[in-house]
Amino acid sequence: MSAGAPSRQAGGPAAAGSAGGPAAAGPAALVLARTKAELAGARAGLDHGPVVLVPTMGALHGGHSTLLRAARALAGPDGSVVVSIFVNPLQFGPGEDLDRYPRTLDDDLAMCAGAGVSLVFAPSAAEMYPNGQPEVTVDPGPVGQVFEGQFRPGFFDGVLTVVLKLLHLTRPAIVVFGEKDAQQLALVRRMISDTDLNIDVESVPTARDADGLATSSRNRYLSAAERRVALALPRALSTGQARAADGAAAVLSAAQEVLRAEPALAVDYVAVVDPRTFTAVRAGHGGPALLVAAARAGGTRLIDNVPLVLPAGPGGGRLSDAAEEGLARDAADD
Ligand code: PAJ
Repeated sequence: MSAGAPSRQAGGPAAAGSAGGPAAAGPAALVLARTKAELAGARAGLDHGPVVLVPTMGALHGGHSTLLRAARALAGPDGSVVVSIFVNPLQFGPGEDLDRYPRTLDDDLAMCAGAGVSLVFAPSAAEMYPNGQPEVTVDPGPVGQVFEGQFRPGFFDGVLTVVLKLLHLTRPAIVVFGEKDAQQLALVRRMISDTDLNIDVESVPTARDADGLATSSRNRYLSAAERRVALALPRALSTGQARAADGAAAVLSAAQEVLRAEPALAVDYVAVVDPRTFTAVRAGHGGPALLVAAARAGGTRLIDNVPLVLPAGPGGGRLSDAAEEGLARDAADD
């Protein structure tokens, strides 16, 4: 496709309903931009209302569709939803699944068209990183070093660097992220605040399949047996969440007990954390917290979390010494 000539998606089963021609009533056709020049051209036509960006790596599923719905509502009648689809090599470590990460662009475009998305930006790696590996990247700071950052060194540098580029390229008023990736959400909020980007961040609760597993592009790697093993993760989180009124220590030990009962699930970490700083909650911490966990079923790594409201006052957020030690041990074990 030549630069500056974005294509209009009129085909595909889900696209057909919403992608009318110029004379048709209803939403305009979805535009696919493969280059920054095409994106700039299409973005220039969206200044009639707020632009809402949903950054993704594609292989869109039910979790993404809740983000698209929220974005459509946030954009309002005059605004537009822009979706980026880019499997960002910068956030994959050596030995991770960059090469086999699912790529399903046609299905993704159909979902976007059906959800009233105006513009999809799906660049190549060479288009996004024309100089190869960028030399200047975003340092995520201390929140980027713990939990996911500890298990995936460099991951959040890669995430924040690409998100910053996407924000510059699409210039949204609002950007939408999922609460499933809670640490990513906290870091994006912090980056936008620390760098005065003046973009609203809206978050959407985690979407789950009927069996409780949070929907994820990586779930398709799971065999039926691995999926049964993986279900201990959401089970542990909901069991822990049910103990929130008893404080953080009770939440954590209830979750750990469920995880111990499924030895085939390799737990990277489980912890009760402050949702902004991702430090383990301490004595006196009342109010919002997160029970976060990551684990591997077969070769597939899953992350998940649930929100908590801890009671204020003594005992609310206090972890027992044993639980603190358990947390440190879990983090050091891998
Ligand atoms: P990806 O994993 O494709 O996720 C895109 C967005 O969908 C993220 O905001 C993520 O939190 C959200 N999401 C995924 N599964 C969800 C679920 N079950 N419920 C609710 N939201 C869900 O996250 C990334 O891509 C990348 O790191 C990205 C931000 C695009 C940067 O490359």
